[in-house]
Amino acid sequence: MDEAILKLLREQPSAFVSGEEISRELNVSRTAIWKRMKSLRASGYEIEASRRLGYRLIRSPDLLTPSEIKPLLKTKRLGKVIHYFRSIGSTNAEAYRLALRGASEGEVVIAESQEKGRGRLGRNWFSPPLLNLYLSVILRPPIPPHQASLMTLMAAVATAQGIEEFSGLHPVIKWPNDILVKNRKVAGLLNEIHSETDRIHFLILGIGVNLNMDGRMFSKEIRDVATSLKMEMGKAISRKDFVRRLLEILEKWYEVFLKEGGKAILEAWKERAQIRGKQVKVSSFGETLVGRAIDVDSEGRLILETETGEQRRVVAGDVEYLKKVNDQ
Ligand code: BTX
Repeated sequence: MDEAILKLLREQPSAFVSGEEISRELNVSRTAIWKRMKSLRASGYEIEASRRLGYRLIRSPDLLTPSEIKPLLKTKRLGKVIHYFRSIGSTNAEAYRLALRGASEGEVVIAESQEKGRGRLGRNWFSPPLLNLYLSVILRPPIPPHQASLMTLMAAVATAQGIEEFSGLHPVIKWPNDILVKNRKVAGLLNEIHSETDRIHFLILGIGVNLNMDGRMFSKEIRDVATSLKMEMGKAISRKDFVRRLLEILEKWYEVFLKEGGKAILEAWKERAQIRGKQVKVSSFGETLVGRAIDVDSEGRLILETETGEQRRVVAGDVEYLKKVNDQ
């Protein structure tokens, strides 16, 4: 009902809408409306009330509710349905659950905070309330599971592009899925798939972006390796504008992928990752490899030339950049 009330108020931005009209349109009592107004105000909406004239929306808070995001969202498939939570365990877990129950491609889950935000390999993603973006998108691409990594690269390219457009900063992608600004992690991606041998049933793109968080909020362990857009730009940004733009960019890349395959995504990824030639240490499934990154193959695997001259393809893992003796 809150969404419907806000929609009515927004239709006449500077005018009052009478309680009677709202009650008629939504088929609920005046008392019910009064209660909803009270609750909207508690959520940060500034709503002027006049006994004679009705209600008028003065200002909306920077919440990521469907009613804040959808009116100006220019996508065809992503975010047409938004599942919104003030707090949740993990948006990825919720999106996975919804997808198992038949949620459609493009449905998204957004939360203002996560109690058990997931990183890769059982790690945690720090997800304090009302400051950042915690988003999971359900996709059902007609691809076999071995191409799923391309979707991770796609999400990384879209997120980096979104950050760049918004901030003017130049984010770098670190294989496979970290987004760094000045060598500090500003966003992380966690993609999870549900598949059979030959095809994907669905894929969850989990995207976490540190938007308006201050440095002192990070725990000691990550303070030196993490950052946010606000910390880098020196000012807070509109989270709803960011999420809208990110969904639009993501949709654009997904359409490119569906029409033309992964080539353009790979090219854009390589341009932003600049991994070629770097000395790296890769931890993957309990094994540690040291060598020179040569490239990323058409399925998103890292091609590495080890110290013994052997070429290895790594599907997943953590990368650490090593400085060569002659590096500056
Ligand atoms: P990752 O395993 O590459 O990164 C996790 C590591 O990053 C942690 O061990 C910690 O060192 C550091 N870290 C934790 N929180 C933050 C933070 N807020 N900013 C910077 N560094 C941090 C990255 O995994 C994947 C993260 C995906 C998060 C999204 S949020 C929406 C969706 N739902 C969900 O549960 N996860 C994804």
